[in-house]
Amino acid sequence: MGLYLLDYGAGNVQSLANTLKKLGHDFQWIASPADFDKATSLIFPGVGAFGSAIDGLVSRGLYEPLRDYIASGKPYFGICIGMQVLFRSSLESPSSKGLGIIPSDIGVFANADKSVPHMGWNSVEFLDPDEKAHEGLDPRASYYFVHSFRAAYDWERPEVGQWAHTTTQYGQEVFLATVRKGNVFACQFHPEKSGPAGLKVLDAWLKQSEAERATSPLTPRVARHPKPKDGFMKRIIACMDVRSNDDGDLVVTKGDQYDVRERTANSANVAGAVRNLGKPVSLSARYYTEGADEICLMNITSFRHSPLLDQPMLAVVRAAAETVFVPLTIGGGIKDTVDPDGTPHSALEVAGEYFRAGADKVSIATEAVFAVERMRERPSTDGIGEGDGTSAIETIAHAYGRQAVVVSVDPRRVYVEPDYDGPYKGELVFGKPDGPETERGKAWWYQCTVRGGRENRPLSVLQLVKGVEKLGAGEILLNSIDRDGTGAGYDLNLVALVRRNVRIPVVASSGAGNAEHFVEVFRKTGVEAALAAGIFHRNEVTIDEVKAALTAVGINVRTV
Ligand code: 1PR
Repeated sequence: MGLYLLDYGAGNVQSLANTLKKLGHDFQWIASPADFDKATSLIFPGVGAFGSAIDGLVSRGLYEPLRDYIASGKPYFGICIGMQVLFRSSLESPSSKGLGIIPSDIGVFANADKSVPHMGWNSVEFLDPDEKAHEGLDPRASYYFVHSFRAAYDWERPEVGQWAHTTTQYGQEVFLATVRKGNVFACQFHPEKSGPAGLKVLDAWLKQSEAERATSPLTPRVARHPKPKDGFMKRIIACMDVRSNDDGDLVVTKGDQYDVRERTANSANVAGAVRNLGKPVSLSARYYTEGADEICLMNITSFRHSPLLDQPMLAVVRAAAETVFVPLTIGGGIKDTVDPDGTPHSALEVAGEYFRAGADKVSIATEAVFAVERMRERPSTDGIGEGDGTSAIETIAHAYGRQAVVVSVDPRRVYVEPDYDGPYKGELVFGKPDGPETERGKAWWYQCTVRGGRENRPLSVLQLVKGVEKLGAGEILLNSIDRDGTGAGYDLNLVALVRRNVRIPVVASSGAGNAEHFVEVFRKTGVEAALAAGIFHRNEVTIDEVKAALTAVGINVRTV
């Protein structure tokens, strides 16, 4: 008897498990159809894709038992896909049949006026003025959403409207953020990743479900037309580059243009010690408390061996995930690998290991460059190339949803004479002379690199980002080798160039030196998120100061 969690086998459910542990609630996993009879309340933390969720339920013999459970009147809390499966169908997987409890269908966001997925923090609008019906939600708080498909708010259809509990606006679209009727409550956002505000929603539901929910189902209400408002926020991300120091301890380090060793006083050629800026788990916890909207951990030497063999790094991810209740991205070494004993592992397996350890997204750098080089060899009408379904991006996006796949880009400027007539002519930037003195008066293009900038590749940044978008990446994390660790500000030319050329969200990275740089990058490029490392690690600027500077000029950010 008690609380059960439903895992259909393809999503990342560790985050929710960590959250329940933190809130002090015991739970068990649904292992067989018989467990539905034992459950007195059920949470379905659907992460991934509609089709794989339905297929997973069917193949485990859980589809009908889940419908019966909901029909029995016992409490059900659906999260993201766990909300969408309540509908009849989804455009994401038209051949998959939803549970059909809500008589409507899931559509897709238009991306003409905004980036898709809708990835980030947004507010909710209540349809019922009665505070008791708020389910722990707060109209002043924001919640973390990550989805490309949504239930449009169809207020003219009462059979759908009676399910509507709160709505959210993204661009010009108003969609259902939460639904509620009788024993069913479900949200499109991820409460387990929505910081203290999200934890409050889960806790309120769990306490209610134990005490009163089973005996007194809530009554349906008639929904009204919402007042549309767009509460979408810019994200501030703290990033930690993690590697072993010379004593074998995993530390957060920080490169200066990707060189993470101290420069020695006597000779520029003798490598000093790996810079040590702290421990990854305690720094993650600090950034969560200080209001980071997202946290990244980059395993920066993972290209040397398989991350599957890197148990200390996986232990770091597990421990960080237990203290961080905002999205956690893990990068480094996501590619097909072969163990020293000859055992092969696919990139999907490596990513799966990170997800099971508690990552919400994985970030792919080197392998993404090689995948685009391969796709460009296959002819296509758009000139971008064609995937063959085998790349890390394609396989991971298929299993976990594109929102779980970030591509981290490590471009470097290549300066050329302004009359350059080579293959990257169409991408030349004639920007403000903000590079080295020796390159004044020149134009430049951005070249892709692999293995943390150690090797240049014959691929431009635009070829890369358009390629990975087509392969199914959900977000671009855009570094700049020229700006990394310099504190000179983001490379606005680079960020604006990429932002203009893809429709998925873009995170600006490298070069932040003060709060004003964040204001500048959001104002001048329209990018969705900005990341920094050095200034946060060295306590030169706090996340609070960055957010205060953004709020002061009217840029919407989450406050904790
Ligand atoms: O190639 O898929 O194994 O992924 C490796 C990942 O590790 C890539 O995302 C790559 O960017 C990163 N990486 C590899 N080597 C280094 C290094 O520092 N030697 N980190 C490295 C460099 C830059 C950012 C940094 C920003 C902001 N990445 O991580 O956080 O530049 O810094 P700032 O605010 O201090 O300027 P794969």
